[in-house]
Amino acid sequence: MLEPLANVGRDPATGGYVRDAWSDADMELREWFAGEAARRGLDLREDRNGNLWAWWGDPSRRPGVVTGSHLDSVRQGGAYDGPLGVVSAFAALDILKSRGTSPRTPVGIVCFTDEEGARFGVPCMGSRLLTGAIEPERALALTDDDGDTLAEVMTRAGRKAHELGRDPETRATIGAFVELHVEQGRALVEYDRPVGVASAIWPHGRWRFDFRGRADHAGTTRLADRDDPMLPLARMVLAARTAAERRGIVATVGKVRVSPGNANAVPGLVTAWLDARGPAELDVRDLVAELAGGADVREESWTPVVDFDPVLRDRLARVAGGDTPAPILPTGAGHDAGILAAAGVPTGMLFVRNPTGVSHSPDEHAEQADCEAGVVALADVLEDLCR
Ligand code: HGY
Ligand code: MN
Ligand code: MN
Repeated sequence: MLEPLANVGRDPATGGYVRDAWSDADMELREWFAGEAARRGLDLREDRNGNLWAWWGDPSRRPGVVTGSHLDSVRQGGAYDGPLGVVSAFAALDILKSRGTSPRTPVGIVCFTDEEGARFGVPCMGSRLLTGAIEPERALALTDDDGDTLAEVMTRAGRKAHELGRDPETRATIGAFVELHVEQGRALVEYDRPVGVASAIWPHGRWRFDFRGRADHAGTTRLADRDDPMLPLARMVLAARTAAERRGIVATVGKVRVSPGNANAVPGLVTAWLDARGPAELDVRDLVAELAGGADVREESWTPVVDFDPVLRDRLARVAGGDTPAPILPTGAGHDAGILAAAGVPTGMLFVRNPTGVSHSPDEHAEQADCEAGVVALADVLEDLCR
């Protein structure tokens, strides 16, 4: 089932995936989702925020058990982060049907839009809009690297951008949500188990740093006369690593924009994005404050710590684990499941073993047998929750 997606948004030079929200690749992925839903006779809906829902049963009668994930990717991402959860949702539903399960509870499959925030900078956009975790006005005004706003991009994609916003009707259809996701780490390798259950998501955020200097000639401007913004950037990157090590958290600068970007000129402006995460919110905030001194810094997104419902967590571990409960793991990766949990939806996550732990990279991988174990675990969990 992953095969038909293998070439959608794939960069042949690297094998990486570029599946920005509302891009051609995203539209192709939406078509794929609709086809999978139609093939199974599921009721397909797109909500006002662009999230896709495929229902087995009618959730307006009673809230359903929902599973799913996202199909968009980071730039040059891997094949599993997101798609594994959506494909596994359809495959698990097939298993339920093959078992002759006719759930009294509706079962929904969701594909959240723009989980990575690769284009507009705010992750989990679809679930944040659905739950009211971001104001539609702010979302609509976000711009991509070309300066196009989310409003313009969604309008061009044929959506009614002015309808974006909290969606209590759709929220009411979700009785419980379980997201299956490739593990972004190696804990399951250590446990030697194919499937794990999430306990928590670290608090994490993204901050935009603007360093302004004075553009000048690279050859004729004396060093003493320069106001080169590349230097405070370099200091910030090194300070971020030192401060993160000292605090036992993680900090990353993975995106830098230098303007105007001439090889033979001192830049006028350097913009960089800091991603910081850690078990304790205060450590993350203190690190950013330490780095912010004097620079023009804007918080672009913040996700508080998520502790998944412990009763549901333990139930998932028991059902997904088979003979012995599945390992329970925290994660430093954000997910739509975290946004729903924060909005009060009973939520849990299943992780599928990733032999190298590598993610957000073309090298991301999961073994076929582990993916299948994940699908069976998800089917068992859905069947249990539908009782
Ligand atoms: O950035 C994250 O943690 C997630 O992959 N969106
Ligand atoms: Mn991701
Ligand atoms: Mn993901």
